[in-house]
Amino acid sequence: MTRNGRFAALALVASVTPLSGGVAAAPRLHVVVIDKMKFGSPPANIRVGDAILWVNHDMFQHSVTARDGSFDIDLPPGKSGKTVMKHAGAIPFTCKYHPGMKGVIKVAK
Ligand SMILES: [Cu+2]
Repeated sequence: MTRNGRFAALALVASVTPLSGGVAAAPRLHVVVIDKMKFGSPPANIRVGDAILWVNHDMFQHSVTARDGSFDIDLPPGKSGKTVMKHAGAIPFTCKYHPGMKGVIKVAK
């Protein structure tokens, strides 16, 4: 095996081990865009500990407010903000300035 081949094999093992070994995966960052008074669809693969970056593309102030109180951030026009998903389950959320804006994030353990 060449020197480069050995390094490639080691890299492959390192990237596969967390999946097969039951070690918790590192938290990930998901992005949800708010545009034209609507929340984009949250991704389907969110887990506890993951963060969501909410990006407000509108020229209005919005908020991302969990109905269970687990997060509540304000997003001025053109700004973004991050929330961390702290527990599993289906978490309904809304914008407190525009009650017609709503969605549900499904968080897996
Ligand atoms: Cu709003």
